[in-house]
Amino acid sequence: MENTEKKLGFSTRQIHVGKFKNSAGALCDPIYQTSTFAFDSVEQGGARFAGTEAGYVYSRPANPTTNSVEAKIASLENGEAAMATASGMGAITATIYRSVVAGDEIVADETLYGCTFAFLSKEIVQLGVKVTFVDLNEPGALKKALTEKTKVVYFETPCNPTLKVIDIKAVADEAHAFNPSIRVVVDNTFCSPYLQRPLDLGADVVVHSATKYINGHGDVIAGFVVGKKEFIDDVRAIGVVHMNGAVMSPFNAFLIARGLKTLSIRMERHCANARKLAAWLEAHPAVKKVYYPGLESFEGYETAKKQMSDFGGMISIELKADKATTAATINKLKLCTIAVSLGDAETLVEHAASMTHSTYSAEELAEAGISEGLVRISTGLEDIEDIIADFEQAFADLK
Ligand code: LCS
Repeated sequence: MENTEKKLGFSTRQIHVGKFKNSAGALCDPIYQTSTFAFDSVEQGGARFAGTEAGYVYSRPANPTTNSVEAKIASLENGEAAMATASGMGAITATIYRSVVAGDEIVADETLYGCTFAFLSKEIVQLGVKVTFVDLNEPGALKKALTEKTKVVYFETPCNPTLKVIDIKAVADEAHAFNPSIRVVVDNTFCSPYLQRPLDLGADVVVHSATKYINGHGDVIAGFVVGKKEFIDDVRAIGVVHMNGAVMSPFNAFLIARGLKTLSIRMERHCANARKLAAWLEAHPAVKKVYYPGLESFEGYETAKKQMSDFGGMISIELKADKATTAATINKLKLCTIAVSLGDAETLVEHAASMTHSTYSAEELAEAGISEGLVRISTGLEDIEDIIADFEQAFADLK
């Protein structure tokens, strides 16, 4: 499978890559629910630690069930290797810990998932790293922010929660033209590798919250880092094993392998549902603005069309109503669930300023273009008529 995998289609690879032989011939890779692995001798244990003999040692560095999903994600992202982590934040922190030391600088887009923003704006800076936040879509902003000390350019696209679309190739080209060793890191959570592959567009590293579309069933917290083998080996051996310890459990790897089998067909349905819901929302008189990369009226439409194979399942809206009325309206939803997270079978609705992005101050929210009333919708896999009917009844009293 390893040698021929590139020739197979995406849906075939999401099912077959990484599978390993097991003694019982089980169709699904078994869960190696073990913390440690037996050695035949002291000498063998020593050789495995020294890396002179291949084989498992302990499940923090590696585990067969986890390695299997790493191989899948590396293949789906067209990367050389991947490291599975306990969460998206585990993937992001391990990546940053292995990319900067005190005195280095990071340039990051200002619109990020709230905890990523908190890590970059409040935590990593305490270790002597300077982080400059810019709007990467503003002409000249990246150029102005880059310095000889810049080691990382970091962004999401589409961004959480405004769906701002950033041109991956343009940013990677500009950063690398300034200094080829700058690590361009893209959080591909909102797309999954089915819709967008940043490494093909010039990014060096992809990070994921696999909690979302990659797993897809709302029952796991997980993450991945994908990139060149040399970097992933370093993220594994030091970023995860020595620094944050955020390793994925074998059971979660099993659930992800199960979720991945349907990634492509789930994404197609998420996209189809979101396209219809976005069009309905845009036509509704109570809706002030719809943020969806697939709407021609949306600023990021042309870039999204260029770098994504479809427009995703995430939509944000602003109503022509004050904060209290917006909250009261969302509270009326019956089928859709008020919850953070995204990419699940269930349609999830949340208020960014008070939930996922409550790590931003009011000024920072304004700077990042996250309006106080922004409501984010993760369009689920239900029948679209039922999703729309739920919004219709919730919006019934709005003028
Ligand atoms: N990156 C993005 C773009 C995210 O949306 C999230 C979580 C993370 C990284 C972190 O991943 P985790 O550690 O949770 O696996 N986003 C969330 C959200 O929008 N609602 O709840 C969590």
